[in-house]
Amino acid sequence: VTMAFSVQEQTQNNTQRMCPALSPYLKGALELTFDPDLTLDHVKMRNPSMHSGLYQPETCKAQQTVAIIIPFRKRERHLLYLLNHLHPLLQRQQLEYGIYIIHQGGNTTFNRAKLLNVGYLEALKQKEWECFIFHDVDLLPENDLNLYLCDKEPKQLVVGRNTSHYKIVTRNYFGGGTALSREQFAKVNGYSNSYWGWGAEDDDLRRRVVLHQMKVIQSPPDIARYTMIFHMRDTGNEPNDKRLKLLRNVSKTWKRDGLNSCSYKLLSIEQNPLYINITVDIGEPS
Ligand code: UDH
Repeated sequence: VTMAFSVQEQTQNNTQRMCPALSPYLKGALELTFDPDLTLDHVKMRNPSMHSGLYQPETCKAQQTVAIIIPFRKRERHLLYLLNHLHPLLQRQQLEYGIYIIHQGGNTTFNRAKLLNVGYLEALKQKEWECFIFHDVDLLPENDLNLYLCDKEPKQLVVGRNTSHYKIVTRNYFGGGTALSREQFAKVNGYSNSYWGWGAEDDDLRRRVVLHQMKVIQSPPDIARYTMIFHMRDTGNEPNDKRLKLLRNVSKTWKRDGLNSCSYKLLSIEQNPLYINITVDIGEPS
Protein backbone atom coordinates (compact mmCIF):
# COMPACT_ATOMS: atom_id res chain seq x y z
CA VAL A 1 0.00 0.00 0.00
CA THR A 2 2.73 2.45 0.99
CA MET A 3 4.41 1.95 -2.38
CA ALA A 4 1.52 3.82 -4.06
CA PHE A 5 2.64 7.14 -2.52
CA SER A 6 5.59 9.20 -3.64
CA VAL A 7 8.42 9.81 -1.20
CA GLN A 8 7.30 13.41 -0.82
CA GLU A 9 3.75 12.43 0.04
CA GLN A 10 5.03 9.88 2.49
CA THR A 11 7.17 12.42 4.30
CA GLN A 12 4.39 14.98 4.38
CA ASN A 13 2.03 12.44 5.86
CA ASN A 14 4.58 11.14 8.29
CA THR A 15 2.70 12.36 11.32
CA GLN A 16 -0.83 11.43 10.24
CA ARG A 17 -0.72 8.16 8.36
CA MET A 18 -0.77 5.09 10.59
CA CYS A 19 1.35 2.10 9.64
CA PRO A 20 -0.86 -0.85 8.62
CA ALA A 21 -1.90 -3.32 11.34
CA LEU A 22 0.23 -5.93 9.60
CA SER A 23 3.45 -4.64 8.07
CA PRO A 24 4.02 -5.56 4.40
CA TYR A 25 7.69 -6.29 5.16
CA LEU A 26 7.19 -9.39 7.30
CA LYS A 27 8.81 -12.63 6.17
CA GLY A 28 7.39 -15.25 8.54
CA ALA A 29 9.79 -18.00 9.64
CA LEU A 30 13.40 -16.80 9.78
CA GLU A 31 16.76 -18.44 9.50
CA LEU A 32 18.99 -17.68 12.47
CA THR A 33 22.71 -17.19 12.13
CA PHE A 34 25.40 -17.25 14.79
CA ASP A 35 28.50 -15.97 13.05
CA PRO A 36 31.42 -16.33 15.48
CA ASP A 37 33.14 -13.36 13.79
CA LEU A 38 30.20 -10.98 14.29
CA THR A 39 31.11 -7.67 15.96
CA LEU A 40 29.11 -4.71 17.21
CA ASP A 41 30.48 -2.66 14.30
CA HIS A 42 28.93 -5.11 11.82
CA VAL A 43 25.57 -4.77 13.54
CA LYS A 44 25.88 -0.97 13.51
CA MET A 45 26.71 -0.99 9.80
CA ARG A 46 23.69 -3.19 9.08
CA ASN A 47 21.38 -0.82 10.97
CA PRO A 48 22.31 2.66 9.74
CA SER A 49 18.99 4.16 10.81
CA MET A 50 19.60 3.40 14.48
CA HIS A 51 20.47 6.36 16.67
CA SER A 52 20.79 6.34 20.46
CA GLY A 53 18.98 3.01 20.68
CA LEU A 54 15.80 4.52 19.23
CA TYR A 55 13.95 3.93 15.97
CA GLN A 56 10.81 5.09 14.24
CA PRO A 57 9.46 4.19 10.81
CA GLU A 58 10.19 6.82 8.17
CA THR A 59 7.01 6.54 6.17
CA CYS A 60 4.20 6.10 8.68
CA LYS A 61 3.23 6.45 12.31
CA ALA A 62 3.81 3.24 14.26
CA GLN A 63 0.85 1.38 15.76
CA GLN A 64 2.53 1.61 19.18
CA THR A 65 5.65 2.96 20.86
CA VAL A 66 7.47 0.03 22.42
CA ALA A 67 10.27 -0.08 24.99
CA ILE A 68 12.21 -3.35 24.97
CA ILE A 69 13.71 -3.91 28.43
CA ILE A 70 16.55 -6.43 28.71
CA PRO A 71 18.03 -7.54 32.07
CA PHE A 72 21.76 -7.92 31.70
CA ARG A 73 25.07 -8.88 33.24
CA LYS A 74 28.08 -10.45 31.53
CA ARG A 75 26.29 -11.81 28.46
CA GLU A 76 28.04 -9.72 25.78
CA ARG A 77 27.97 -12.43 23.11
CA HIS A 78 24.25 -13.10 23.59
CA LEU A 79 23.54 -9.39 23.40
CA LEU A 80 25.39 -9.12 20.10
CA TYR A 81 23.37 -11.94 18.52
CA LEU A 82 20.14 -10.54 19.91
CA LEU A 83 20.78 -7.02 18.58
CA ASN A 84 21.79 -8.39 15.20
CA HIS A 85 18.54 -10.31 14.96
CA LEU A 86 16.06 -8.05 16.74
CA HIS A 87 16.76 -4.68 15.11
CA PRO A 88 15.91 -5.75 11.54
CA LEU A 89 12.89 -7.68 12.84
CA LEU A 90 11.46 -4.75 14.80
CA GLN A 91 12.06 -2.44 11.86
CA ARG A 92 10.23 -4.83 9.54
CA GLN A 93 7.37 -4.76 12.04
CA GLN A 94 7.33 -0.95 11.59
CA LEU A 95 7.46 -0.24 15.30
CA GLU A 96 8.62 2.87 17.04
CA TYR A 97 10.91 1.37 19.64
CA GLY A 98 13.83 1.75 22.00
CA ILE A 99 16.12 -0.98 23.34
CA TYR A 100 17.09 -0.58 26.98
CA ILE A 101 19.81 -2.79 28.44
CA ILE A 102 19.54 -2.76 32.22
CA HIS A 103 22.92 -3.76 33.46
CA GLN A 104 23.31 -4.88 37.06
CA GLY A 105 26.57 -3.35 38.28
CA GLY A 106 28.74 -5.18 40.81
CA ASN A 107 28.76 -8.85 41.72
CA THR A 108 25.85 -9.16 44.13
CA THR A 109 23.15 -11.76 43.50
CA PHE A 110 21.32 -11.19 40.21
CA ASN A 111 17.77 -9.85 40.38
CA ARG A 112 16.05 -10.02 37.01
CA ALA A 113 12.68 -8.66 38.15
CA LYS A 114 14.12 -5.64 39.93
CA LEU A 115 16.18 -4.78 36.84
CA LEU A 116 13.00 -4.93 34.76
CA ASN A 117 11.29 -2.52 37.17
CA VAL A 118 14.27 -0.17 36.85
CA GLY A 119 14.00 -0.45 33.07
CA TYR A 120 10.34 0.55 33.13
CA LEU A 121 10.94 3.51 35.44
CA GLU A 122 14.00 4.78 33.58
CA ALA A 123 12.53 4.33 30.09
CA LEU A 124 9.49 6.38 31.14
CA LYS A 125 11.80 9.24 32.13
CA GLN A 126 12.85 9.38 28.49
CA LYS A 127 9.49 8.95 26.78
CA GLU A 128 5.93 8.01 27.55
CA TRP A 129 6.21 4.53 26.00
CA GLU A 130 2.87 2.79 25.44
CA CYS A 131 4.07 -0.79 25.50
CA PHE A 132 6.80 -2.60 27.43
CA ILE A 133 8.45 -5.83 26.39
CA PHE A 134 10.48 -7.58 29.07
CA HIS A 135 12.95 -9.70 27.14
CA ASP A 136 15.75 -12.08 28.08
CA VAL A 137 19.04 -11.57 26.28
CA ASP A 138 19.38 -15.18 25.14
CA LEU A 139 16.06 -15.66 23.33
CA LEU A 140 15.80 -15.11 19.58
CA PRO A 141 12.37 -15.02 17.93
CA GLU A 142 12.18 -17.44 15.01
CA ASN A 143 9.25 -15.78 13.25
CA ASP A 144 8.64 -12.08 12.62
CA LEU A 145 4.84 -12.57 12.58
CA ASN A 146 5.21 -12.73 16.37
CA LEU A 147 4.41 -9.07 16.87
CA TYR A 148 6.29 -7.10 19.52
CA LEU A 149 3.14 -5.18 20.44
CA CYS A 150 0.89 -4.95 23.47
CA ASP A 151 -2.64 -6.21 23.52
CA LYS A 152 -5.81 -5.70 25.57
CA GLU A 153 -4.42 -8.24 28.06
CA PRO A 154 -0.82 -8.98 29.06
CA LYS A 155 0.76 -11.13 26.37
CA GLN A 156 3.26 -13.97 26.44
CA LEU A 157 5.55 -13.84 23.40
CA VAL A 158 7.68 -16.90 24.15
CA VAL A 159 5.61 -20.07 23.87
CA GLY A 160 7.87 -22.75 22.40
CA ARG A 161 11.63 -23.03 22.74
CA ASN A 162 14.10 -25.13 20.77
CA THR A 163 15.65 -26.32 24.05
CA SER A 164 12.40 -28.05 25.01
CA HIS A 165 11.54 -29.14 21.45
CA TYR A 166 8.91 -26.39 21.30
CA LYS A 167 6.74 -28.21 23.80
CA ILE A 168 5.25 -26.07 26.48
CA VAL A 169 7.04 -27.43 29.51
CA THR A 170 5.54 -25.19 32.13
CA ARG A 171 1.90 -24.33 31.70
CA ASN A 172 1.38 -20.74 32.69
CA TYR A 173 4.92 -19.78 31.69
CA PHE A 174 5.19 -15.98 31.84
CA GLY A 175 8.92 -15.41 31.42
CA GLY A 176 11.45 -14.93 28.64
CA GLY A 177 9.50 -12.39 26.61
CA THR A 178 6.38 -10.71 27.92
CA ALA A 179 4.41 -7.68 26.68
CA LEU A 180 2.46 -5.39 29.03
CA SER A 181 1.11 -1.94 28.31
CA ARG A 182 2.28 0.93 30.51
CA GLU A 183 -1.08 0.82 32.30
CA GLN A 184 -1.23 -2.95 32.73
CA PHE A 185 2.23 -2.98 34.33
CA ALA A 186 1.45 0.01 36.58
CA LYS A 187 -1.81 -1.58 37.71
CA VAL A 188 -0.01 -4.62 39.19
CA ASN A 189 2.76 -2.44 40.72
CA GLY A 190 5.28 -4.04 38.33
CA TYR A 191 7.43 -6.97 39.39
CA SER A 192 8.36 -7.85 42.95
CA ASN A 193 11.84 -6.60 43.93
CA SER A 194 12.36 -9.48 46.34
CA TYR A 195 13.43 -12.34 44.07
CA TRP A 196 17.23 -12.54 44.33
CA GLY A 197 18.74 -15.34 42.24
CA TRP A 198 17.00 -17.60 39.77
CA GLY A 199 13.31 -18.46 39.63
CA ALA A 200 9.63 -17.64 40.16
CA GLU A 201 9.76 -13.84 39.67
CA ASP A 202 7.87 -14.40 36.42
CA ASP A 203 5.24 -16.56 38.16
CA ASP A 204 4.85 -13.78 40.71
CA LEU A 205 4.05 -11.31 37.92
CA ARG A 206 1.49 -13.72 36.48
CA ARG A 207 -0.22 -13.94 39.88
CA ARG A 208 -0.31 -10.15 40.07
CA VAL A 209 -1.96 -10.04 36.65
CA VAL A 210 -4.57 -12.62 37.63
CA LEU A 211 -5.22 -10.89 40.97
CA HIS A 212 -6.17 -7.81 38.95
CA GLN A 213 -8.75 -9.64 36.88
CA MET A 214 -6.59 -9.58 33.79
CA LYS A 215 -5.76 -12.69 31.85
CA VAL A 216 -2.60 -13.69 30.07
CA ILE A 217 -2.88 -14.23 26.35
CA GLN A 218 -0.28 -15.83 24.10
CA SER A 219 1.09 -15.20 20.67
CA PRO A 220 -0.07 -18.09 18.44
CA PRO A 221 2.13 -21.11 19.33
CA ASP A 222 3.07 -21.84 15.71
CA ILE A 223 4.78 -18.44 15.43
CA ALA A 224 5.77 -17.85 19.09
CA ARG A 225 8.86 -20.01 18.67
CA TYR A 226 12.26 -19.08 20.06
CA THR A 227 15.84 -20.25 19.87
CA MET A 228 17.57 -20.03 23.21
CA ILE A 229 21.30 -19.52 22.97
CA PHE A 230 22.92 -22.28 24.98
CA HIS A 231 24.48 -21.25 28.28
CA MET A 232 25.36 -22.64 31.67
CA ARG A 233 23.95 -21.27 34.89
CA ASP A 234 25.61 -17.94 35.68
CA THR A 235 27.48 -17.41 38.91
CA GLY A 236 25.51 -15.00 41.04
CA ASN A 237 22.18 -16.33 39.77
CA GLU A 238 21.80 -19.57 41.70
CA PRO A 239 18.27 -20.87 42.32
CA ASN A 240 16.57 -18.80 45.00
CA ASP A 241 15.44 -21.09 47.82
CA LYS A 242 13.01 -18.47 49.15
CA ARG A 243 11.10 -18.37 45.89
CA LEU A 244 8.18 -20.63 46.72
CA LYS A 245 7.56 -18.90 50.02
CA LEU A 246 7.55 -15.51 48.30
CA LEU A 247 5.19 -16.82 45.67
CA ARG A 248 2.66 -17.94 48.26
CA ASN A 249 2.34 -14.39 49.58
CA VAL A 250 1.80 -12.37 46.43
CA SER A 251 -1.73 -11.35 47.32
CA LYS A 252 -0.42 -9.81 50.56
CA THR A 253 2.76 -8.23 49.22
CA TRP A 254 2.11 -6.90 45.71
CA LYS A 255 0.87 -3.55 46.92
CA ARG A 256 4.00 -2.60 48.81
CA ASP A 257 6.63 -4.56 46.87
CA GLY A 258 7.03 -3.39 43.31
CA LEU A 259 7.41 -0.22 41.26
CA ASN A 260 6.47 1.90 44.27
CA SER A 261 9.30 0.47 46.41
CA CYS A 262 12.00 -0.03 43.77
CA SER A 263 15.06 1.79 45.10
CA TYR A 264 18.36 1.79 43.21
CA LYS A 265 21.38 3.88 42.45
CA LEU A 266 21.85 4.94 38.87
CA LEU A 267 25.52 4.46 37.95
CA SER A 268 25.48 5.49 34.27
CA ILE A 269 23.33 5.96 31.19
CA GLU A 270 25.02 5.58 27.80
CA GLN A 271 23.21 6.12 24.53
CA ASN A 272 24.87 3.75 22.09
CA PRO A 273 23.60 3.73 18.49
CA LEU A 274 22.04 0.27 18.99
CA TYR A 275 20.81 0.48 22.58
CA ILE A 276 20.58 2.55 25.72
CA ASN A 277 22.78 1.10 28.40
CA ILE A 278 21.68 1.77 31.95
CA THR A 279 23.99 0.53 34.69
CA VAL A 280 22.48 0.35 38.16
CA ASP A 281 23.35 -0.64 41.67
CA ILE A 282 20.23 -2.44 42.85
CA GLY A 283 21.67 -3.42 46.22
CA GLU A 284 21.66 -6.91 47.64
CA PRO A 285 19.28 -9.28 49.42
CA SER A 286 18.38 -7.99 52.87
N1 UDH B 1 20.93 -12.62 33.04
C1 UDH B 1 22.14 -12.00 32.74
N2 UDH B 1 23.24 -12.32 33.45
C2 UDH B 1 23.23 -13.24 34.45
C3 UDH B 1 22.01 -13.87 34.75
C4 UDH B 1 20.88 -13.56 34.03
O1 UDH B 1 22.21 -11.18 31.84
O2 UDH B 1 24.28 -13.46 35.06
C5 UDH B 1 19.69 -12.20 32.34
C6 UDH B 1 19.67 -12.55 30.86
O3 UDH B 1 18.91 -11.63 30.16
C7 UDH B 1 18.99 -13.91 30.91
C8 UDH B 1 17.91 -13.65 31.96
O4 UDH B 1 18.55 -12.81 32.90
O5 UDH B 1 18.47 -14.27 29.66
C9 UDH B 1 17.37 -14.90 32.62
O6 UDH B 1 18.41 -15.66 33.24
P1 UDH B 1 18.79 -17.14 32.80
O7 UDH B 1 19.07 -17.16 31.32
O8 UDH B 1 19.88 -17.62 33.66
O9 UDH B 1 17.49 -17.95 33.13
P2 UDH B 1 17.04 -19.24 32.39
O10 UDH B 1 15.84 -19.72 33.13
O11 UDH B 1 18.26 -20.29 32.58
O12 UDH B 1 16.91 -18.99 30.93
C10 UDH B 1 18.55 -20.80 33.84
C11 UDH B 1 19.89 -21.55 33.84
C12 UDH B 1 19.83 -22.77 33.01
C13 UDH B 1 21.09 -23.59 33.05
C14 UDH B 1 20.95 -24.75 32.12
C15 UDH B 1 22.21 -25.48 31.88
N3 UDH B 1 21.98 -26.38 30.78
